[in-house]
Amino acid sequence: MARLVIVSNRVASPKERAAKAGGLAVALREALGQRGGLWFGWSGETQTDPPPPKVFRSGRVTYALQTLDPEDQRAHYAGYANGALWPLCHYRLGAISYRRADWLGYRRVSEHFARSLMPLLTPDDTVWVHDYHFIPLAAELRKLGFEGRIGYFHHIPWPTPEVFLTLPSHAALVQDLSHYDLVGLQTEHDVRALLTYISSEAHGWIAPGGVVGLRERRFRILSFPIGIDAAAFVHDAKASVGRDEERRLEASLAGRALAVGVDRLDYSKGLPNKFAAFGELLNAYPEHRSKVTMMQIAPVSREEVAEYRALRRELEELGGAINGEYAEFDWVPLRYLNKAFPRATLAAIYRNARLGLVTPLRDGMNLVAKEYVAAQNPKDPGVLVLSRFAGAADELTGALIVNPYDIEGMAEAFNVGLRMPLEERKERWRANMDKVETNTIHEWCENFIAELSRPVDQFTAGPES
Ligand code: ADQ
Repeated sequence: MARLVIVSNRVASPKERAAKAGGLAVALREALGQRGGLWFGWSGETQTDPPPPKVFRSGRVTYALQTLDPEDQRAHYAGYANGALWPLCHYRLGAISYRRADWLGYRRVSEHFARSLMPLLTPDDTVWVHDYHFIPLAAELRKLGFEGRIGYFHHIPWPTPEVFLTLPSHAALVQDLSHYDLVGLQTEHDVRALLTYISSEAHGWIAPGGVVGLRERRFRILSFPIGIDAAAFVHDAKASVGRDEERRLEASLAGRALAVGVDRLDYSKGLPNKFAAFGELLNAYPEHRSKVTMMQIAPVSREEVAEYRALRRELEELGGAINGEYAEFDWVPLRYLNKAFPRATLAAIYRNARLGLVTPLRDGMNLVAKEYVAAQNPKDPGVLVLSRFAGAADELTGALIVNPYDIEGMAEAFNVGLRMPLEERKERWRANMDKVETNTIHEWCENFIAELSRPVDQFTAGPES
């Protein structure tokens, strides 16, 4: 078995506990542990003239952490990756700030990463790059002579060609993708979007098996919908029953229904729309006043980007307005918390929530939707309200699917969910849980690595006629 090398911006340190590191980090660490491997990423530090990476070992995994030049790191992370690519891939054209200097800084970081990773590689290694921070990495490794297999997984949506074309560097970015052997996207919709761009704008060709030809390169583009560690969530949710935290939560609700949202504080997550829809529920269906409490957990994120600071202010105003208008002396409609919780606490909150509100404007997959399903009590499950624009909506067809731009429609769905009879809740939950249990994070990891190990020539000789 080839040694696995994972590259990601953030590396979960060996001591970070599962509850803190998150499902993806834990699954990657497991995959590395099983076959032995290297995890390469940013150290979280900046320094002019950065030294070679800090390399250390823990069990079967070697970690290599690279420090970056401060200006490169800014241009790369807050500049191009989160100032241009993130809004682009989430269809937020108005939020894009594109600067050539950032694009150059973004590329320099991949170049720098490639130069410091190359001496740590052996020719038989399989390299798996994660996310939009490092799209040019394969091209840079190829320039340095690495001929082994390289895969890329894009955790966020791939935009349709009309949207993608607004990015000045679109052609170079897709050219960069062609240096991978396998490009993984979350959904079939994302795959279609990228293939359409390649055939209609980049003069590439497409053949069965996800094979793509672009200039002299041949590679594959396939969808790999990411999952969660379902068993761990089921376990944590069950274990929470009767514990101190759960009792405190129950007591605080005083018999009221709970509607929960858990999202990073990010404009792609549709938080203002969700707040507005909750306000509309209380306005249009007054019977729910004093009967339902919404809890929105939203740890702040990327505060170095102006859009995120503005969103935080907007939510404070909206949340305050809802509470000001509807609160009673013994009931606060909206609990808004800007902090992170351990997985066990989240699982307890999910399990006690009659509604799970996952209403992003765009989302690659959305793991919270799957976590909410896994944490439910099968005998009395809650209802998932899910945006059609989350990748998870393809699989979780038992959810109440909503359009987050339709505030009244969402309020209506919240009302339907709160009134849904037990039998229907069970049926819908079962359909969702079947998907969550069969397509877990472990299967996702295995599938990607298995496809990456298959040579592209095995599939076809050339374009579809
Ligand atoms: P994110 O945009 O971060 O991920 P998501 O898939 O929902 O979105 O994952 C967030 C994770 O963070 C979840 O596991 C959740 O439990 C955790 N989390 C959120 N708030 C928390 C809190 N307050 N305390 C503790 N944990 C919290 C990106 C893409 C998604 C894609 C994932 C994985 O944007 O579309 O699903 O990568 O590919």
